[in-house]
Amino acid sequence: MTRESLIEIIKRKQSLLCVGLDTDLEKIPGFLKQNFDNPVLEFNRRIIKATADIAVAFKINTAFYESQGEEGWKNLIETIKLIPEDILIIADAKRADIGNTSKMYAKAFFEKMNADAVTVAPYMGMDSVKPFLEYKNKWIIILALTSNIGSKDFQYLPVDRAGTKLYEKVLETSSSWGNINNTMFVVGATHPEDFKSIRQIVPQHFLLVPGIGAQGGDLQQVLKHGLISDYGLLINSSRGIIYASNGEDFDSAARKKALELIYKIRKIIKF
Ligand code: NUP
Repeated sequence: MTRESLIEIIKRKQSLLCVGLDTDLEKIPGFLKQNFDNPVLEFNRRIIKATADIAVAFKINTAFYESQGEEGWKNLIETIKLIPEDILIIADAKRADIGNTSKMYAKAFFEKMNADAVTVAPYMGMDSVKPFLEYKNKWIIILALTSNIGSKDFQYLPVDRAGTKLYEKVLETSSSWGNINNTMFVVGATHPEDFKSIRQIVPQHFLLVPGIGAQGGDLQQVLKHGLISDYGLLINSSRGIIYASNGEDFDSAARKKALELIYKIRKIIKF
């Protein structure tokens, strides 16, 4: 998907919403497990159907599927096939390795799985990320400032005498590996105070923002400091949407939660 298409979809749907399909067999409604051979795929099918017209992206965290072995991997591929054309498909896999290995990861996620975007870790440097950038109209989403508590362990450490933080250095350096048409950054909504300085370093890149909902991130501040004229934000919510209800109404409850988030966004942004 191109940046132009992404912006057009955001405008048309009046939404920045990325729905996280972190589907956990333990958490999905019991009636699905009793009535369907493949409850995970049925769960995803209904969540996708209930939210596809208002979601700009679906983010599939691969861990939830890899943990289920062969069947999980198949479900991941089948889930991607269920997602309509006009939605960005993000494989949240957090990969990157030495160049020839990254080439294989890129092939797995972009060719075999047909994801539009894959999350990558920047730690191994340019050659570990470049192979993902060989694909036209595909995206990498580089972990810059993550939403978890452990983000403070390394990401805020100063890397020079001027006090540049590690995550700022990651943004500065890795933004030159690709461009605004193929690179986004993960920035957690739990660090709303950092969005201002982030926008000084990457004024035009899209940011994928997890941490709203279950992790307690600050949506208002994120929008206030992160928004740009091309929008530049994808707001992810996983558990807060997909586990809104444990009953037969789980899909309509998910839609309701998704709309609540969108209405909050629309209060602040004019599309
Ligand atoms: O910094 C990050 N924080 C984060 O939560 C980077 C991520 N990729 N994620 C992912 O976003 C996380 O692995 C999960 O898939 C999703 C957040 O889920 P939830 O807290 O909305 O349920």
